[in-house]
Amino acid sequence: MVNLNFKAPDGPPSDVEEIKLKSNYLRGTLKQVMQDRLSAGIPEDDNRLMKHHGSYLQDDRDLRAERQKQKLEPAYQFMLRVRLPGGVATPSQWLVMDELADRNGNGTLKLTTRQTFQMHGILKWNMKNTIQTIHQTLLDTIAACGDVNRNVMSTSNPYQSELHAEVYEWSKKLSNDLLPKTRAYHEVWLDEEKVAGTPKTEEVEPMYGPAYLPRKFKIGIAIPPTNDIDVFSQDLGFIAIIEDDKLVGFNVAIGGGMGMTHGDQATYPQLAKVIGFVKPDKLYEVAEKTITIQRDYGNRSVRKNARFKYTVDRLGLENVKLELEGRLGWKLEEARPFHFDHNGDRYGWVKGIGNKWHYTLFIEGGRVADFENYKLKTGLREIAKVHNGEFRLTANQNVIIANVSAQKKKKISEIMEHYGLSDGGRFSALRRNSMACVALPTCGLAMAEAERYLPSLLNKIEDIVDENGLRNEEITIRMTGCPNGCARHALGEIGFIGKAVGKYNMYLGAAHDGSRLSKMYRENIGEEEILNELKVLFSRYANERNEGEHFGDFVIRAEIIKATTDGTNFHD
Ligand code: SRM
Ligand code: SF4
Repeated sequence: MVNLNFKAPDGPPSDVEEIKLKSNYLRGTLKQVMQDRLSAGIPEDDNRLMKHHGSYLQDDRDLRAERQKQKLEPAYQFMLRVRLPGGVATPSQWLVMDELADRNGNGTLKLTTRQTFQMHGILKWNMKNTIQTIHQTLLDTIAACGDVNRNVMSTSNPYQSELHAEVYEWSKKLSNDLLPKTRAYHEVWLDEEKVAGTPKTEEVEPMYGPAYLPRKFKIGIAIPPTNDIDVFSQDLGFIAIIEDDKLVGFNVAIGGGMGMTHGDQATYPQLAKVIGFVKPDKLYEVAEKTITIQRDYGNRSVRKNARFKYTVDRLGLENVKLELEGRLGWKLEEARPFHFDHNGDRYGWVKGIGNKWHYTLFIEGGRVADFENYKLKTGLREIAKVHNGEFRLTANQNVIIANVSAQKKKKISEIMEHYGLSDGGRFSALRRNSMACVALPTCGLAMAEAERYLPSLLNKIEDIVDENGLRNEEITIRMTGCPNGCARHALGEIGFIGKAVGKYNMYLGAAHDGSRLSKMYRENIGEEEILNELKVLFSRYANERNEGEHFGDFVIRAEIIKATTDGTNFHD
């Protein structure tokens, strides 16, 4: 086996590298600054470290200008993200999150595109209590953000319960075993006493080292034919290979990612590419060694180019595979065949094994709240009170009320009926296949609205959909408030990326199964132009499509969008 001894890019380390190195394994002065009552915020250096503890300092952007005028500090508040491998939470954990959102947050929960809970609007003085309460319910927020391995995703598919359980266990193991080993989190938030002395790096962080990774790292496991987790968007994706209904192993895909910067050609979305197959017992080793390649060769100078996808592109896919095999000391097997149908969720009741039922509930924009005529948060709370199965948060910002016994199904259906939760044909298939990132008012990087705007845009798009008889047509539509791609816009058949308030770049042509990226179709357009474009596109689709042809494929066949020669739209 070879070890190729690549070089990491030259250049001075970015400021974040220095902050991590000097932080004494993610401690910094977090413990002290969180107690300081003079400001509701914390210094930027500590905020960089805070991310590794699952939180960001934000300010309410709706109030920014007014507070500036009044010479007040921004309306500082914290976002907190839970680590929830595979998106699985117990009903009692749901109830705790629900209560915490009211007690310490802004009264809502956000179900994220990586299958977990986010809370917004937590004041500095309530952070410790919030994290401790989460800890008491056997959850944590460690490594939910930051330059480490993030929440590990796995298909939440209710159709294949046994496989789901098996794959879920793998996602949990990866998530737990790849956690940073520092006790910083326990000391800052859980009052654990610091052990005296200065242990060696290899004792504290044997895998990550003192500077952790150059950038965030994401792992997801998909169970074909469902690609709900968008396995090709992951830094490291595993595709479960099922033979005779048994899990025999995983194909390994590396180098995916969605983020880019407007106008910067050196940044781009990229699909992960399959490099081989491994047996289940090798999964952890492959993940660990892949992470160490990124640790050693990722760009620590320019953060915009620091993701693993850029490392893979810079070193070459084959070389990275050789390096991985060198570190493993054995070769990957040849990738096995697989097939994906779609990357969305399938709604309603489904019967699984053991007479257990599963209900996938559409949560628009992943926002669990009580709206004026739709008491979604209360309804889900009432379900959690009687439910004795689990909640599975999906990668499409929805929730599955899973493992419901036949008896409980009646009760839960009644609650859903009472609170008007069941779909009952209310939503078009387009809306059910929609995703929007948080964006304004909490996201500091948002250039335009997403979650708060997409529902009203969809009201207008649905009129066009109805005019063309496309109400039941499964078309994925995704909107983000900036090009970072948190709602994986580049894998939506219709994608919008915010450019400025009310203006979006429009993308078309991604595959319905998440295996092809979209391409830009129109730049910097507002609502009127969006609707005009969609009028033409949907009318053509309704009249010219082939039997069973997905919208993303149609726009390429009809030459509305040109695909790259290999048809995948890998970055070229
Ligand atoms: Fe994200 C940064 C929200 C999934 C790519 N993302 C952010 C921040 C933390 C903004 C910031 O850095 O200040 C956003 C917080 C907004 C808020 O107010 O809550 C944010 N990202 C989200 C969530 C909540 C979107 C959602 O509405 O569900 C998702 C939380 C996932 C989770 O539970 O861990 C979320 N973010 C994603 C995804 C999708 C995925 O991972 O499957 C991506 C694209 C995949 C990828 O990483 O390439 C994504 N987020 C980014 C990026 C671009 C990273 C890049 O290297 O290209 C940023 C910006 C950054 O890291 O500098 C970012
Ligand atoms: Fe914020 Fe941009 Fe991510 Fe949306 S895509 S949550 S605007 S960083």
